[in-house]
Amino acid sequence: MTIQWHQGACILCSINCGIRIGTDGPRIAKVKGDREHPASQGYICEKATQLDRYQNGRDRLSSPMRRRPDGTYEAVDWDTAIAEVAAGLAAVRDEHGGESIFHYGGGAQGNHLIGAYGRATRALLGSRYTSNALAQEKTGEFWVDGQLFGKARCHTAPDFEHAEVAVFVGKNPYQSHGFHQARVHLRALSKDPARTLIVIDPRRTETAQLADVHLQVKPGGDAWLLGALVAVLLKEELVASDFIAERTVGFDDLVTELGSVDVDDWSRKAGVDSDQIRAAARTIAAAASVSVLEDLGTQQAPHSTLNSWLEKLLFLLTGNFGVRGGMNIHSRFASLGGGKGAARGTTPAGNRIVTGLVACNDIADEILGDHEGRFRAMIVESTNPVHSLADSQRMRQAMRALDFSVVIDVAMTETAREASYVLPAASQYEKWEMTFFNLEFPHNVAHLRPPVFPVREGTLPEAEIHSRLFEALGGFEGLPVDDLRAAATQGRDAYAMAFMMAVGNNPQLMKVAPALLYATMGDALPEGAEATAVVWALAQTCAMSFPDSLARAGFEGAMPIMVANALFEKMLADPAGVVFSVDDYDETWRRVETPDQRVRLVIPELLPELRTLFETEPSKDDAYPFVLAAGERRSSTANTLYRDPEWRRGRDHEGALRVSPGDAARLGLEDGAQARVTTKRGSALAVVEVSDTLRDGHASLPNGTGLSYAGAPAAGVAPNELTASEDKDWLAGTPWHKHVRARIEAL
Ligand SMILES: Nc1nc2c(c(=O)[nH]1)N[C@H]1C(S)=C(S)[C@@H](COP(=O)(O)OP(=O)(O)OC[C@H]3O[C@@H](n4cnc5c(=O)[nH]c(N)nc54)[C@H](O)[C@@H]3O)O[C@H]1N2
Ligand SMILES: Nc1nc2c(c(=O)[nH]1)N[C@H]1C(S)=C(S)[C@@H](COP(=O)(O)OP(=O)(O)OC[C@H]3O[C@@H](n4cnc5c(=O)[nH]c(N)nc54)[C@H](O)[C@@H]3O)O[C@H]1N2
Ligand code: SF4
Ligand SMILES: [Mo]
Repeated sequence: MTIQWHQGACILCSINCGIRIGTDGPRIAKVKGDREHPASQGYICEKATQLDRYQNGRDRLSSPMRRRPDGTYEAVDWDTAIAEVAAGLAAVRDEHGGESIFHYGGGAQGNHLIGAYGRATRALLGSRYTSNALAQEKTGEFWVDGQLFGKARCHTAPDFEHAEVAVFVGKNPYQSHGFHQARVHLRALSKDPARTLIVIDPRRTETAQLADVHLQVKPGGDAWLLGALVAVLLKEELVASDFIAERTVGFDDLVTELGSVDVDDWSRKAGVDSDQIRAAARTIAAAASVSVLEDLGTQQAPHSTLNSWLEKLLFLLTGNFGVRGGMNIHSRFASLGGGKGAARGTTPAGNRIVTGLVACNDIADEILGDHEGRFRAMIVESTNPVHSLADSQRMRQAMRALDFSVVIDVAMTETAREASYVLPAASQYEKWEMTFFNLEFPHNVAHLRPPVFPVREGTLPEAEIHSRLFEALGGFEGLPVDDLRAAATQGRDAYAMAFMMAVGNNPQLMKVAPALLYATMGDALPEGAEATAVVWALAQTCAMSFPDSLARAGFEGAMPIMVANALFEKMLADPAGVVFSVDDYDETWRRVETPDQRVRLVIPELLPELRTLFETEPSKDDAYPFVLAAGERRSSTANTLYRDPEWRRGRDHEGALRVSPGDAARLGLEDGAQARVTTKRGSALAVVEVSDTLRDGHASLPNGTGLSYAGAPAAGVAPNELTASEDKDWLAGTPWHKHVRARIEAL
């Protein structure tokens, strides 16, 4: 075996650790951490070692597929597929308008160039409604950021490397990461007696087991717990008074709303000892620095948007904003939201759109409703909504109700099997790729990765797929293609000037810029790197948005174009990743976008919900006595990037249902036994794992299981066969995947 080593990134979670990829012919034979990656510095977790299951998965596609009337698929050649997909989309546009073409996806955990290239195709078609998985997790938090800091893009980064106190709310970073070198920093926090690790989670997770303080909240009880923590800060006057006076508005109103909270009563409702809550609040208040990270445990549970607000009050009231070890607003290489062309306001069915993204739980209604402007066609890119959105049955029904649909994926997925056409993409190791998960502070990293393998026969990189669709739709007519191609032969500076001139003459060109860049920039790029054209353009925007940050990172020049070209050059040349922006802590304040640059402590729209907490308790349902967390991150889960169930070890192999010893005894369940889980929406069989990490009444199933593989029956439970789309946050529309009412019975 002769191993050849390449540099790249792991594509299994948003952290995208730098890796060394050892190839043996067409196989990924070895994976090691890459010490040269500026953020991961050689760190990887156990999941990355199996990347060959992605690269050479048996469900990988090698030809475009067309659905036959009987629901089976036939392979068609690319010319036929492109012509028919373009015609199918154009027909829907001509009959119902481009706005009836809905777009979902745009990149998974490791690949975001598809979303950038897809923008031109969508703009050409007049498609404006879009969404992706962020609208089933982060949109509530983004909305809260917008209320507190002025704009939803004022997203904060934690600094667990330096924080004296680290707080995790519904987040298990030991398994799910969410920041670089998670296990290293968790262990350091855990070991150091001068630092405190606080975990708010109903399960004694791997992270909670390292914690100094585990607030083992009742599932769905976070609003009362976080409210009680805030109330202790207010009542005991543990707040940073100078910070509040100088940097914020609304403090007195906040005291009016939360000053009267009965901490004992709210602790009881949250299921946590009130002394423990008081002590935790005092620890947070006394610390030199505090970082807080919330994730799916609250974002996919009742009161999720409200919880995001209360969670942020913990670091704001204690002045842990714009400081080392605290929370800071980071720069970004590109935006993760819906983008400039995305619809704002409400959907055709009247649902709220947050950060340009249609709420995931509303999608089936937007298709199946009988309202004016309902979605008639769908473009799905690098995502598997039939599996990953709430209520899979309804999503399948919605996909079938469409006039036309196309899925672009590397594998024949659950969603692909409902589509009119499936277009096979080259894998993330067969093309230039990068992600826009550039969410770090004070050093922010961009990692442009060159291909490791040639493009698999029969597949195409998305830049090429979209370019062909764009051409088939007549998009290049009237565009200054020849002029720009000529400019590209003169180098990148000349190309940049020519491009700016062209856009100056016709601002409409910006909407289709990705297609135009890809078609014309070739001579200004290294051989075979045409798909990086859009990265070059994004570097331009980045240089204009964050000139000081880029200068501190060493990218300087008389004009933004030169700064961007220098950055892009470095990205092309360095397959280990590049620090593109370096910040000082004051930068956070310059990024606050309220008119007076003060933080708003109160969110008026959430006050009615906040006030209900005084009279209510976490809900109960005697018909469904369990709260099921449907979709827990475990050592052997990685969304649906590995479809082959063989990679899962031990009980995880079957995607076990975890229940507490007390519940197991009551139900007569033994470890390894079969149980039936029933919700109002569906029912499934699962293997039981008795685990003393759970509270009584709480059960959990992993995410990413229940996929069919290479024709074999699905292994494990597909969590969204059990969830219902109406169970969602009233404001952001985000799902309650972690809070599914269930019945469990021995079989
Ligand atoms: N191993 C692995 N890592 C991953 C992924 C993966 O598939 N596998 N996926 C990636 C993705 S896309 C994401 S979004 C992240 C998600 O990362 P996390 O949010 O950390 O993942 P989860 O395990 O879904 O949920 C976190 C915790 O919420 C807790 N929880 C459940 N109910 C409640 C509740 O009512 N209150 C509170 N406070 N906590 C509750 C659960 O016990 C769990 O420990 O992980 C990323 N990393
Ligand atoms: N019940 C429940 N549901 C959940 C969750 C939960 O906790 N519980 N978690 C939610 C969360 S946080 C998330 S992020 C979503 C994730 O769910 P999805 O948004 O569906 O994302 P993935 O599972 O990562 O699927 C990525 C898809 O991209 C394809 N792919 C991989 N590489 C490429 C490529 O280079 N090009 C193309 N075109 N395709 C490629 C893969 O084959 C796969 O089909 O699931 C959500 N759903
Ligand atoms: S799955 Fe593990 S190795 Fe891969 S990016 Fe995430 S933390 Fe890194
Ligand atoms: Mo996610």
